[in-house]
Amino acid sequence: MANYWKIVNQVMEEADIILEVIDARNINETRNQEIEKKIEAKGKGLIYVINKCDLVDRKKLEKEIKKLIPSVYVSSKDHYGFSKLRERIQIEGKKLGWDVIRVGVLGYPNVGKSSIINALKGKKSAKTSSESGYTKGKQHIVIGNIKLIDTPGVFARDSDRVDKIMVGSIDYGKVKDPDIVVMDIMDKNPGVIEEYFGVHVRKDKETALEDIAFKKKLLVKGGEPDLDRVSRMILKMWQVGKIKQI
Ligand SMILES: Nc1nc2c(ncn2[C@@H]2O[C@H](COP(=O)(O)OP(=O)(O)OP(=O)(O)O)[C@@H](O)[C@H]2O)c(=O)[nH]1
Ligand SMILES: [Mg+2]
Repeated sequence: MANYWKIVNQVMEEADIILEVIDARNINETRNQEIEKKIEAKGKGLIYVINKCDLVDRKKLEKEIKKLIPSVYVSSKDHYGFSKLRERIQIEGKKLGWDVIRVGVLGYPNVGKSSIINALKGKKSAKTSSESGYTKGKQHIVIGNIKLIDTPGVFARDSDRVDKIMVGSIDYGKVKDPDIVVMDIMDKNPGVIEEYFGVHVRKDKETALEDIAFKKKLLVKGGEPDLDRVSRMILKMWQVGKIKQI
């Protein structure tokens, strides 16, 4: 995990403009506002790149991203939106007063950072060797006056996702894999959830979740525990403060 942040920080340091890659299907969950603030504080440019727009309704998406300024939506799969993105990079670069613009790519896992770097590279790019000041092995791709940092920075996923969920900035109804999140909360807060529901504290958190599901009669057809429902119920109670952290 620590290594993740090292690369994120490096990319942030070395770039003039950061492309924050966001998944069009999950905008709030895949943006990192803490990093956005850092980028702003450092006086760097930020472009929200909403990727995988082929998977959502365009009209809805346009509404959803109105407040993300500047943003460009793209599909790396369909090579859609990249001339707009290049244009936007030039505009933001000029604002910052740079002729040669160093561009870095950041984002959560699997949002499409590598695909975006590849699409931006296109056929016009040329690889350069590392420059002084750059980590050994880190390369630049030169596309006209754009120097694209070839290594994307990946935000660590789980811990800060779980933190966001714990404080309620991600709604329990929208959480993906809520059982994994609840098990993580159980690990971080030993015994708290189990005690609240009056079940045994177990090493195997999945079994503890099953115990709670049985107790609350949250079962699927066939009588198996409904882990999704029980997890969302727990997250809801956690978020509204019914279950209290000690
Ligand atoms: N439908 C669709 N799929 C995409 C798009 N861009 C990327 N993908 C898919 O999303 C997955 C992740 O893409 P990557 O480019 O590897 O994502 P990444 O952010 O570099 O992922 P990590 O390196 O694992 O952090 C792959 O299966 C891609 O094929 C897109 O615009 N549309
Ligand atoms: Mg990648």
